[in-house]
Amino acid sequence: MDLLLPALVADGLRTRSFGRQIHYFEAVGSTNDIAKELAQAGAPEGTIVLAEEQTQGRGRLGRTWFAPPRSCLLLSLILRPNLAVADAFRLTMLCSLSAAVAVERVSGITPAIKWPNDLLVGAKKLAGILSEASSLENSLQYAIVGIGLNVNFDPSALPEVAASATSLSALAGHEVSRVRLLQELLAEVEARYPSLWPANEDALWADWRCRLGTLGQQVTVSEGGRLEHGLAVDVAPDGSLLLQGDDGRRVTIAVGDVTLRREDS
Ligand code: BT5
Repeated sequence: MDLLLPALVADGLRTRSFGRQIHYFEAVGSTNDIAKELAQAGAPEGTIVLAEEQTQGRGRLGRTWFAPPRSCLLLSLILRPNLAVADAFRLTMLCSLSAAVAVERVSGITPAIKWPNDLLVGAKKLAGILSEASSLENSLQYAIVGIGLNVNFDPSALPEVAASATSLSALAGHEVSRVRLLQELLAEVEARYPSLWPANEDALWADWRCRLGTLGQQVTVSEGGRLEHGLAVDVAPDGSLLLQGDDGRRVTIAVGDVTLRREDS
C-alpha cells in the first residue's frame, strides 16, 4: 500500500510551485478546514493539505464525504488567483478537468464530468470537488479546492456509497498508485492554470465542456429547494447550465444538483 508521504510525492513531481509545500496528516477532520487556516495565515499558492483519513470529510451543503483510511486521494489545494468572485467557478472547472485528465493518464479510465462538480464513470461517482473561497469586495482573496477521489477500495463494502460510487481499483481490477495520480493532477493543474484567464479562445471552458457528460441529457436540477426539469442544452463560459424546459422555456442555473430524469421516475 502506497502512503502519500511528502518525500514520495516530491520524488518525480514535475511542478514548479504546485504541491511543493505539503501538509500531510494521518488523520484530520477535513483537509479543507486545515487549508483554510493555512491560507488565512498566509500560506502560498500551490500549498496542499493531504490526509490519509478524514473524520469530518465534507461534501457540499453539509453532506458527508466517506473514504476508508489510506485508500483515496483526499486533498485541498490553496489557490490565490487574481479573479473576480463571479469567475470563481473556473477553479472548479480547472480542477475537475485536471483530475479527469490525470485519472486517464495514470489508469487509462476516462471519467466524464458531471455538472457542476463530480467525476463519474458510467452512472457512478468517482470523485467530488468542494471549492470554497474567501473574497474581499469583488475579488477572490484565496480559494480552497478540495478533491476527494476514490482510488483503492471496494465501494460495495462501504454501505453509505455502495450503490452510487466507484473507484479506480474497482474499475481497473488492480491497485493504482495514489502518488503518481497526485503528481499528474498537480502537474495538470499547474499547466492549465494560465487558462483561468482566457486570451483569445477559452480553452479551459472548451476542454471542460467537451468532457461534460451532462449535456444532451434529460435532467432534473435542484437549486435551493427549487426543481427544474429539462434538457441540458449547454454551459456558459461562467459555468452556468442552460436547460430547455418541456415547455420550451430556457433557464440558466448557476449552481445545483443534477439527477438524470430516468433515475427520478
Ligand atoms: C462533493 O460533494 O462531491 C464534494 C466532495 C469533496 C470531498 C473532498 S475530500 C478533501 C476535501 N476535504 C473535505 O472535507 N472535502 C473535500 P457533494 O456533491 O455534496 O456530494 C456528496 C455526496 O456524495 C454524499 O452525500 C454522498 O452521497 C456521496 N459520497 C460521499 N462519499 C463518497 C465517495 N467516496 N464516493 C462517491 N460518492 C460519495
